[in-house]
Amino acid sequence: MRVEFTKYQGLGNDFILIDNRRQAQPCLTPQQAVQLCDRHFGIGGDGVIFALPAEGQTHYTMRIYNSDGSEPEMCGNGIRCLARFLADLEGHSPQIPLTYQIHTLAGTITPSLQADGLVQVNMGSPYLRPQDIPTTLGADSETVINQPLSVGGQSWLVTCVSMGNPHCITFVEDLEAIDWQILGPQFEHHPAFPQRINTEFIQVIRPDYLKMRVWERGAGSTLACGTGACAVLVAGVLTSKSESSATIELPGGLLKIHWEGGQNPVYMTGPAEKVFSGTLEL
Ligand code: ZDP
Repeated sequence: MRVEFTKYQGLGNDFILIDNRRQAQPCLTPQQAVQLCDRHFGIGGDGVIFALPAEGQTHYTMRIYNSDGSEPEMCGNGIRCLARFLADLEGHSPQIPLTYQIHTLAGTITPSLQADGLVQVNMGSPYLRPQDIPTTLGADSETVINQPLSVGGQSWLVTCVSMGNPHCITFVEDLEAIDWQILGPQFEHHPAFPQRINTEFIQVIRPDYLKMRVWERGAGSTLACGTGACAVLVAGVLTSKSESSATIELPGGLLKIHWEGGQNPVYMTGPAEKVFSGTLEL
């Protein structure tokens, strides 16, 4: 079987994009995705993303496999890359603004290609109830804000937010002092998170500028995480550490996030760029 692919990246969070518009099911298995994501034995990527036919009132469907073969509900950097991929496939000029409605396992998400080359995404509203994260923390409450959680022999105050996929956010004084590569997997597999968790450590530089390190569920240490940056801004607003608009600094660059609170959607703006394309013989 021959499969065409194109690599895209958003802030160094990199994905293998597959044109799967003629078939309802992904043309690769999760095991094949694991092999292709391998940076030594494969193409290299944090995940494989499939552009699938529309469902309901949308233009297309997105599905994604993490580099460990698990399937997340949503992917923020990935959906910016998908929008750019679809515009390239359809032959649109990059200067003309263009909006797609994309069906995902986290509902309809709306990325817009802007004339300045960045992609703004209406990410939908965050879920805050413990059962929607899901987490066993905050059992009888409506939210999980600054709740104690014991990881690696220390107690952390964590805030949990779902952007369709689950995130656990911890604000720290000094990111350099945090062994997040060691702690990340311990958060990811903590029994408080039955679907595992994406973990973000945050240092507030200013209320409108937050510095983030992420350990992703199923992908480990990545240079950026779009849903994570959105969850961080929401956690920052809920804990009064952040303004409603902030720049999030990730190892791979900057994302701008905006949220007016409550049921309002979260908006994320950032880059998405093509790297190269090729053909697989499987
Ligand atoms: O939830 C998960 O299992 C994540 N690993 C999915 C990928 C999230 C991503 N980094 C993002 O940008 O939102 C792609």
